[in-house]
Amino acid sequence: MRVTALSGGVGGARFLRGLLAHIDRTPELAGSTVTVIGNTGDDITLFGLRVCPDIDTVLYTLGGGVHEAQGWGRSDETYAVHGELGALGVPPDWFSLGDKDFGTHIARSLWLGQGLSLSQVTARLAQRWGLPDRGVTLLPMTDTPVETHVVVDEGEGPRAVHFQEWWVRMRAAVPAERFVVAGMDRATPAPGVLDAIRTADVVLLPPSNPVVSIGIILGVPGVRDALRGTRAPVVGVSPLVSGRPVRGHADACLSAIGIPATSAAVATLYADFLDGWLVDDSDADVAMPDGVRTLARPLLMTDIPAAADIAGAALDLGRDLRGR
Ligand code: FO1
Repeated sequence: MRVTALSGGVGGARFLRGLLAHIDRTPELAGSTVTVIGNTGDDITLFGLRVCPDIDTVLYTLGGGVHEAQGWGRSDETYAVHGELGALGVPPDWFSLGDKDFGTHIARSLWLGQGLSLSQVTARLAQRWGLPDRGVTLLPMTDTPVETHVVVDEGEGPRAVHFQEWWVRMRAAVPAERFVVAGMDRATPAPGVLDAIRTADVVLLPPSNPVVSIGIILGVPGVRDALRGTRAPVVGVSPLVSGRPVRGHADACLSAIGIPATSAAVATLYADFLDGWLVDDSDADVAMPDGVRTLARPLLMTDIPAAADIAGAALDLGRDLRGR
């Protein structure tokens, strides 16, 4: 089976890990491939290096090197370089980069500087983490440099801050007036992105943030049209359980765009291409947009087998819809 999944954040990476576990334990899925279209709106240049958090969390989570409790960054990490940068008074101090993580950012920045595309760089990093051997292709949503910036007003009038400053330093506690993706006006889908959507047997939307992860990927010219046009069923997993994000600040992001923090409201953001929608048992009675097949089941990814069950249910719903 050819699976294509959009992904961002920790929830997306953990879902994908469950998807691979489900494929590994399901004989009739042997040989399946997974193409991940990763959000690059979180990307930031720090200390002269290009950091791609949503790409890196997929690499580390699927590659077995992620800091499990955080869901981002490396396990068994040290912070000697970041500490020395602090001693040298080099900002920012609110975004902690570990020594092994610096290796990723130095290699990526070196290769980008040599003229490789972000896609080519990502393929090299994916090789290091053994993703091709798992049948996984990781594509950035675009090779064009983009960054999500957040317009906030703390009393001195509106100003834009980088998404990471809003998310990490401000903990999304300052209301976002709107999100602006710098560079998106020049962005085109990375090679293989549209093809992966068009030729998939099923397209999955993991429980990633619908505004600053999935929503940003949908903003890449051509992606939404490909999702509308693909013959593959598109099945999403709600990032909310009983109106609350399982982690992160999806509720703050939704309120910024005037969308209620409910599974049904999130589904309306995808209504023009969504075929199936998984909601938690606690949201089973929500009224769903017409034409979307809903399945209620536990959605907490408490461990890898639980994530595998959720991914399996999404694949099964896609198969049932394809048979429709
Ligand atoms: N998230 C934090 O809350 N605090 C951090 O200091 C932090 C550092 C960091 C370094 C590298 C990286 O790839 C991710 C990092 N994140 C950190 C997570 C980052 O904010 C992600 O963009 C979010 O988790 C949303 O995807």
